[in-house]
Amino acid sequence: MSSDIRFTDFKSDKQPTWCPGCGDFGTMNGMMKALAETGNDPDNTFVVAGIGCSGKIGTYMHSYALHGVHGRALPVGVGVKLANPDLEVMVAGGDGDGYSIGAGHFIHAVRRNVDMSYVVMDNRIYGLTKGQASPTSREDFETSTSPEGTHMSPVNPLALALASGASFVAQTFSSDSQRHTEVVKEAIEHDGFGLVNVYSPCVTFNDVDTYDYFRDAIVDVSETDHDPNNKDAARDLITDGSTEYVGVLYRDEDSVPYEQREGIEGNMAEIPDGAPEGAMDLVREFY
Ligand SMILES: Cc1ncc(C[n+]2csc(CCOP(=O)(O)OP(=O)(O)O)c2C)c(N)n1
Ligand code: SF4
Ligand SMILES: [Mg+2]
Repeated sequence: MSSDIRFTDFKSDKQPTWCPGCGDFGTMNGMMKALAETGNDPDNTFVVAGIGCSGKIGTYMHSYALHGVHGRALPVGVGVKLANPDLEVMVAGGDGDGYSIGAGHFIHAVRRNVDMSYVVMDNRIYGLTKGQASPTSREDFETSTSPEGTHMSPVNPLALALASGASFVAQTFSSDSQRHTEVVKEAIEHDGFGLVNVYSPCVTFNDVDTYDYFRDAIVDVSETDHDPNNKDAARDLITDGSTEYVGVLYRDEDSVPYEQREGIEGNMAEIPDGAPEGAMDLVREFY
C-alpha cells in the first residue's frame, strides 16, 4: 500500500455512460475518496459489481474488478476475500440487485460478517431496465410494472440487515459528498461486513425520490444524541418509517470478522514453497 495515493488513482480511463446528474457519480467519487483516504490503492482493492446502472461502477473504477451476474455480487465478494484476505474488497450494486434478486445472498453475507464493505446505490427503482418498481419503491409509486402503485410496503434494507445480525449499518446521501465519504471510510475500517445504503437519485426514471426530496427529508444521526453502539436505539430509528436517517446507525464494537473467527489467512493464489511444479501450473494459468 502506498500513502501518496489520491482518489483520482481509482478512476479508470472509461467515461461513465450514466445520465448527467445521476446520483451514482457522487456515490462513486465518495467510494474512491474513502478507499484512498484509508490507505488503499488500486493494487490491493477488488471491486465486485452487480448488474444495473449502478453495476457499471466496476468499469469506471481502476482496481481489480468483477462485473458478474445480477444479484450475485456478494457471494463473489465473499469468495474473493476468503481466497485473499489481504485484499480490500468492496461490493457495489443497486437496490434491485441487492434487495430483490440478491436478497437471499444479502442476508447470508450479512450474517457471515466477512471483513468487506457493501455500497448499495438505492434509487428506489430499476434504472438500467428503464424504470420498473424495485423492492425499495414506495407503495404508491407508479411505474410501468406498477401502474397503480406496487400495493406492497417497501423493503427496509437497514432493518433487514439488523435482523440478519449485521455488525455495521449505515446510510448516506450521494450528494452530501463529505458525509458520504466519511461513512464509507468507517465501513471500510470496520472489522466485519459494512453496509452503506446510499440514497443515489435516478434523475431519469424516479421523479419522487429526488435530490430535493432527500435534501429536505434526511436527518443525520451524528447531529442527534444517537449512540450507534446501542442496538435497541438503532432498531428504533431504523424502523421509524417517518424519517430518512443518514450516518452510522449501528456499529458492533466487538465485531469479529468471519475469517478471523475461522483462522483464514494468506493468499490462496500464492504458490507455496516446495509445491510440485506440475501441480501449480493450473494456479499460474489464473495469474
Ligand atoms: C438474472 C437477470 N434477471 C433480470 C435481469 C434484468 N435486469 C438488469 S438490471 C435489473 C435491475 C436493476 O436495478 P437496480 O439493481 O436497482 O440497479 P439500477 O439500474 O437502478 O442502478 C434487471 C431486472 C438480468 N440482467 N439478469
Ligand atoms: S437511468 Fe437513472 S440510475 Fe441509470 S444512469 Fe440514468 S439516472 Fe442513473
Ligand atoms: Mg435501482
